[in-house]
Amino acid sequence: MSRLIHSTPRADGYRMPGEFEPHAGIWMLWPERPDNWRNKAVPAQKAFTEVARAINRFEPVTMGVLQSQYKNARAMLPETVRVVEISYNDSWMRDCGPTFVTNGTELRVVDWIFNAWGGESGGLYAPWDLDDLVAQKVAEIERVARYKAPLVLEGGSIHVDGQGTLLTTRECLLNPNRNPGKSQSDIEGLLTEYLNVESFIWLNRGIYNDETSGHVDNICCFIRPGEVALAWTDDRSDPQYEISQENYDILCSAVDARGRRLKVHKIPLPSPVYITREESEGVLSVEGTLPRREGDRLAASYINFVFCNGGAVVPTFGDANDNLALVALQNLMPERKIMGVYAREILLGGGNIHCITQQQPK
Ligand code: KQY
Repeated sequence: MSRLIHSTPRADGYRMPGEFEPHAGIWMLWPERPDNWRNKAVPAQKAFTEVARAINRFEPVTMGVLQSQYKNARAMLPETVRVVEISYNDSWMRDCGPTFVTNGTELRVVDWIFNAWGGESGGLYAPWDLDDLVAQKVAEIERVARYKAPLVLEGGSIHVDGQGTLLTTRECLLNPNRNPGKSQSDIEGLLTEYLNVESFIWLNRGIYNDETSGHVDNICCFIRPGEVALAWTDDRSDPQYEISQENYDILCSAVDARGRRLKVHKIPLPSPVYITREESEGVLSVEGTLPRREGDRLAASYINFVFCNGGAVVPTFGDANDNLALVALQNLMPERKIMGVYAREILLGGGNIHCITQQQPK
């Protein structure tokens, strides 16, 4: 059973580690819903399988599946992936899953409030009640104690350096459809208590047209304390240019919790990616769920990768910049093996590899 704790991680000496620190494993959820994943989610299931297989070269993977999908997922996934039944609404473990915190010897989780990226005002589907229970269920399975944080927050909207610095975007965290009535300073106060951070780097906006309201995990991440990777384009006619340039300026003048200036590494974006007619037609149209329209621009970015023990699994798009981005990341992290996985099917669902994974620290 998972004990509910009424204090905060900061009061108890727990902190959220950087994602680049050692993991016990990675959690995922199996895609199924036909109103988000085209062709009854079969192409997405193949892509999730490839992501799980790639991560599993480095560390254990647990896949949460719906009862109706157990046999199918078990048959598609490698034997070494643990498959457990969990109920959920869609498969974005980064966002509805727990944030693990540690005191160096023991793990606990922070269980945020989840409202499907905006609830009744701009949320991406309803209901989301099962997603909102996923963090608690993971805590039960792992027998770790749980803090319930009084804050609507998705895991993809924050990154930490594990040394007291948190990176996020105003576009998401200050969006009135997440925590109306809470100011930037109220939110910083709660993040300080629940993640044990003390310094905040606020970017204004995330990737152009990102349906998450600009999650930071698609545009910028720490690759180690003191260093960040930023999604970049040199194309001044692309609306993304101004966003990336503004973020570059903010990051170059930021100071982290230890008083360091950040090293900012630009990682090229792929050329803009648009939904094709065939892709659009494969998605079941359901009122209340974000439509997938032909010609809509997707928020493709190589930054939406996940760290693994000794590696990183990076989305690729069949783009001329795939190789440039993989080489750039490999040069930045020579201590890791960088693996690309073709991820257009995940992108079509509205996110990417980082959004469908959640690390459990050692
Ligand atoms: O974190 C993400 N990028 C998730 C996006 C959810 C999309 C739901 N259709």
